Amino acid sequence: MKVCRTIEEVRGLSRGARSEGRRIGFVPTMGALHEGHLSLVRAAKAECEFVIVSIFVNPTQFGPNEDLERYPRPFERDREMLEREEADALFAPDVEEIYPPGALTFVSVEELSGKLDGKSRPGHFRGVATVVAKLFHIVEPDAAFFGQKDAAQVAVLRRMVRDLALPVEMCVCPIVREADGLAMSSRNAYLSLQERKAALVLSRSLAKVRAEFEAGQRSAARLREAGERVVAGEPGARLDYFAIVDPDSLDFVDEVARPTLVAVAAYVGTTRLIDNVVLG
Ligand code: PAJ
Repeated sequence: MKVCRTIEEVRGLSRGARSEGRRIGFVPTMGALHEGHLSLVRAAKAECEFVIVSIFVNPTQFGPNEDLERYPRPFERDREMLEREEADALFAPDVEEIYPPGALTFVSVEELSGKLDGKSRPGHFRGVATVVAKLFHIVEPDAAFFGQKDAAQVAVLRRMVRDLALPVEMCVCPIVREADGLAMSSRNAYLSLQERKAALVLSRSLAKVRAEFEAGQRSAARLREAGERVVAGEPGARLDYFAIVDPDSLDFVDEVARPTLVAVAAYVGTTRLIDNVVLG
């Protein structure tokens, strides 16, 4: 696996592989890799002949009081994991390579970026859209692989790809969970043993909503109440949002009549966790 630090290097590799007729798959990450990330790499390997993974802790998607400084960066471990998965290239640029001093250009997906996590984290999706657009231009992939874990991110990026006519196929992969149901996340590393237990309330609340739905409940208000009640029962968690929305527009729905996204975000201690399920 080739490790690239510069735009020129990774673009050269990508163009070289394309000129040999290979399909380029791309998996953007912020590192601190876990099985969720690796599932994307495996999906990319299954569909593409040349797989590029990026590790870049993107400063523009962190708010001023968020965890940019303490975000885990176990680079050597990540590199070994990707080597084992037989990724073809790892792109791990410095901040200055992606954001040259004086960079003034951003990509903003209006409205959608202010919903769900974008409402709780102002500016977050502007940072995500900007870096992903930029990475797409650098890597020039045929297909890019994202996790359903970040459902609002998927909605924002799908819209960006459509609106800007970017020639990239968006592939979205299922949420990978720990054996007890906790959605895998690099941020789970922040949790103490006690918090780790409290964090299970997210997947539990979604399971409750799914059970109510399967028992015939279709009212979004009722389903949301059921989910919120589960979160309220866990003193170790503080709800940020519990939302039942259209997966593309992220608008609230009244009834679950078509595929509908049920998304939850909660603070466990100081760690903000998210999870979701699609009903219908
Ligand atoms: P990061 O949080 O590192 O996640 C990278 C990719 O892995 C995302 O597409 C995310 O949805 C996916 N992922 C994370 N946990 C997952 C899980 N448990 N199951 C399945 N997929 C999972 O998302 C980002 O980085 C950044 O915003 C990025 C897109 C790289 C832009 O900076």
